[in-house]
Amino acid sequence: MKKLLIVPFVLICLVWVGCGDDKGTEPDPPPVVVTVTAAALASAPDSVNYSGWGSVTATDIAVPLSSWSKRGVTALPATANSISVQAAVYDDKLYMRFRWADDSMNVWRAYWEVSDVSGGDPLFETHSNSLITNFEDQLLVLFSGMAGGARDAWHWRALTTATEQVGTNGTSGFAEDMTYLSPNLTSDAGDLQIAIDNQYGTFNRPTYFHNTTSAFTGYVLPMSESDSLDIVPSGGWEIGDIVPGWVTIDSVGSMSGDRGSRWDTRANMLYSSGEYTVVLWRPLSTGNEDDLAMSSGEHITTKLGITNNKDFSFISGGSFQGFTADFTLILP
Ligand SMILES: [Ca+2]
Ligand SMILES: [Ca+2]
Ligand SMILES: [Ca+2]
Repeated sequence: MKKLLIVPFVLICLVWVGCGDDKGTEPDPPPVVVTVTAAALASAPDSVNYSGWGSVTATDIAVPLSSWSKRGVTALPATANSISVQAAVYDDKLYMRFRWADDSMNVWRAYWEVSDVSGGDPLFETHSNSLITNFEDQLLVLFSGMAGGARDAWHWRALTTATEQVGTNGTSGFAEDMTYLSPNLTSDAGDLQIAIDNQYGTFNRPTYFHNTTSAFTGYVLPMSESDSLDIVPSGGWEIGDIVPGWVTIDSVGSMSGDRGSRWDTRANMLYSSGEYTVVLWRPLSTGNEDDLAMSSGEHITTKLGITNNKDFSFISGGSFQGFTADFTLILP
């Protein structure tokens, strides 16, 4: 029965890799078997520049350009047709470090812009281009081996998960812990979103404003520094001022709800000189039924996806995203 389930899944994977480029210029190279072997480290490699990463083998995994759906644009710079992958285990957690080229740090997803101040109070609108062009960069890690052919999924997003901060050091973010079963990517159990859409009901204005209102220039609002206001705060607004489209919950305890299994995967990131470096980690076994239980010595079939300035429909949408072929992750 398992084989019957695997065959259609493999076919779907081939469609992912093969679709989207109708130019038909060059055939895909034959599949290459790539193995990433996790190292055992003596301390937690949770920082993007932790020195211990220097002793962990880095493997470049190809992202065939033919896996990008072009829609008339260049999805990523040509140098980004591979992802560098490292893996390590420490304290019963799997850490993975990813590096890839991207010439734009896209984090202005659905922001608000002041369009008029002539009436005394500012009028906001979602930037006219925002719904079309302003999304965020993302990374998706898919582990095979879940029941029914599903894949365990770590979904890192440069704005709506990476900026979520918990605790006092303010340096750690998240990747959303999810499950992929074609064609759906769904959040693990837990009813609290990792970031909150900053829209006031169905009205054309933000719900949350930073304590400094018009003076704030960051791309995400930390809720601990923000107020939820029924009336737009007055003072100091000018045409072109911007309010972020997303709010992070950070250390504020006022948000009720079960965080649950979707909050299991932590992240650190750096964007510098046209390159992302992202470290993701999670316990090998969370005990949650929507996560793959990993164990020492195991071989895990793994696949990666990256996006450039993309909305949430990572898999169902075809543009601005690319996938690797499956590779083997070997745990120490
Ligand atoms: Ca980008
Ligand atoms: Ca989970
Ligand atoms: Ca999961």
